[in-house]
Amino acid sequence: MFNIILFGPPGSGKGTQSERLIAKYGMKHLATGDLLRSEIAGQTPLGMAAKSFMDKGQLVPDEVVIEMISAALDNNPKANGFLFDGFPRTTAQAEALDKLLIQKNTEISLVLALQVSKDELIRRLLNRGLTSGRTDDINEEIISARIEEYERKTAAVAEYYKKFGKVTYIKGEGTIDTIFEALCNAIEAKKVA
Ligand code: B4P
Repeated sequence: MFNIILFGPPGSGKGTQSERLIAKYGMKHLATGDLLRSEIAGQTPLGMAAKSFMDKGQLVPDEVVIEMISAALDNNPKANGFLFDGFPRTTAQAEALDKLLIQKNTEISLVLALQVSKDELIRRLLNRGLTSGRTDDINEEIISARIEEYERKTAAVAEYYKKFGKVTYIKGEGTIDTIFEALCNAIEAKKVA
């Protein structure tokens, strides 16, 4: 099983590149942002609790997202690999994911970390906010709060996986095609290693 984490700040291209990666490699895509938005759309208790955090640009509590990922792993016993998008976002989530994967006799193979400047992140998210209808893309204040949450709580996740030699950094600025090619090259290099 080949399991990938696509890592990076909000707006770095995780969702965009994930779509292409799953089309090419056939992994099961697990995106916590998408799962949370579908809970909100269904007006479930979990969705309603998550919405109050997401609308302020804050991370949803660890126990909520860990439970959601645990259920998603159980619901996909035949997957030939997972692409984690937007998860883990804290060191506690990373430790929990490692434990869940050990129970399934597998592990994270590679962490692909997209690097994008703060100005470009803000530009992209404000631009997406013009059409996405996403309440967390609406204004620069909320977008900046998300980037601060990333710096405060999420950046440490790359350090966690670096200890195990699993992180490859990818320049996340340029055309979507060029970035996709760099991601694929990193995956192929890891597969043959
Ligand atoms: P996510 O849904 O993960 O949203 P994101 O980080 O904003 O999106 P992403 O990084 O995938 O966007 P993309 O670059 O593709 O999270 C939303 C919220 O959910 C979080 O703030 C948090 O509250 C909550 N949440 C989710 N997971 C959680 C967890 N594990 N723990 C706690 N809370 C959690 O797209 C951005 C824009 O850039 C698009 O418009 C795209 O077209 C554009 N773009 C992409 N690549 C480009 C390129 N190369 N050049 C120009 N534009 C590009």
